[in-house]
Amino acid sequence: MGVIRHLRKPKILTTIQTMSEKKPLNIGLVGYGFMGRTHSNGYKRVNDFFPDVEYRPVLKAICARNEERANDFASQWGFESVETDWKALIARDDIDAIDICTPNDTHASIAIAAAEAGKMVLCEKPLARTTEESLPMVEAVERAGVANTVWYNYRRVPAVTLAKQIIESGKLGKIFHYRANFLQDWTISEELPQGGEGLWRLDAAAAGSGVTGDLLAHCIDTAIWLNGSISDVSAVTETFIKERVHTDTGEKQAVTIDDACLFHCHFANGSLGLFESTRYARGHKALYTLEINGENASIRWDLHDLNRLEYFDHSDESTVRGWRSIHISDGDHPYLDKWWVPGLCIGYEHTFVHQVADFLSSLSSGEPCKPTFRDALETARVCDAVLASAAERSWKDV
Ligand code: SOE
Repeated sequence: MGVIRHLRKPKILTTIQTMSEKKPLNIGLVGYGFMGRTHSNGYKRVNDFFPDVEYRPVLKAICARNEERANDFASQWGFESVETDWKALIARDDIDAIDICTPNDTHASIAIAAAEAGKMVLCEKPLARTTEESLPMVEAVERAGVANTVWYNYRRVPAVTLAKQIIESGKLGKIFHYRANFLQDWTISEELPQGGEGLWRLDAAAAGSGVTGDLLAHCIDTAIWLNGSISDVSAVTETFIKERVHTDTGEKQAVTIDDACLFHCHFANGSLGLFESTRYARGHKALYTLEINGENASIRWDLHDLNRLEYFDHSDESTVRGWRSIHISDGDHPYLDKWWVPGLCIGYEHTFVHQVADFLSSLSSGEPCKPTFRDALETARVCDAVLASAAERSWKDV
């Protein structure tokens, strides 16, 4: 494959739609933070690298309360217009899809209003703060029959997608164990306030929960996708710093998010799961790791080395049997025929380009772009069960 890719002739232009032939999909993005940038980059890059998709995202409007900063964002990223009220954005006839990149407490109202207005809805993870808040969102998009997806982007790291394909091929056999970590260290300082830009993640009113909804939700989404449903959980949470100044009030207020969360669980397929997440693991910035052990083979993956998949196959000849470290960069690997040539890497931002490509393809095929709101509801249920288990110090069914 590698040689073929190096030698491949350029495709004849007539087989690819020109940009003007593609169907425009007018995007209204709400929120210009870190996630607003990752999504915008996805929309901008997708047609360059996925020429087969029939749609062409148009950065029609950016919406945020701070008009000056929204204008700056629009100029930098190439949005055609600015709105300061998401209701006005949703009311516009020239917007096809609303993309929600705001703090978690705003997801439900924006998504429900967008669906009711007949707009497609793309929502940053987690779907909302709780299952209770998430369910009406699922009902709204399903009632309206609008395309929807949640940006659990790590599914679309090529190595993780390959893990899914290997598991589905049956190579692992019966699964015994699934374990995942998501470790960070950015909230260790007591001086860090809660609330406000970026720091809303420390404020339970805005975020819903701490590491459970912010980080473990990623691990849970991937776990359900790779290994099926989680049946019950037993969890421990800790809040290491009990009070922080709130950005809005300037006063010290109780911290009510979970700073760290550990849980173990049963999967419906009979395997055991072990999960850990914290923002207090000094030295770890975004160490998302996962491992799955089956009777015949095992797989492990690490976000800090995202283009590698480690694979152990017990059926290998015993003298050379061992963990293989597979560099996921070949055109045979998921998504990678769209990028460079074998041996050259892609990164974090590409996962968002992949999600846009899959979303646009889903509009052509009519197949949902996973995870849908309903898929993300299952993750919300597990998060709620985890938090309830920790609060009540008991096992909880999902
Ligand atoms: C938190 O630091 C955070 O940015 C999450 O909000 C993202 O979902 C995760 O992918 C990286 O870490």
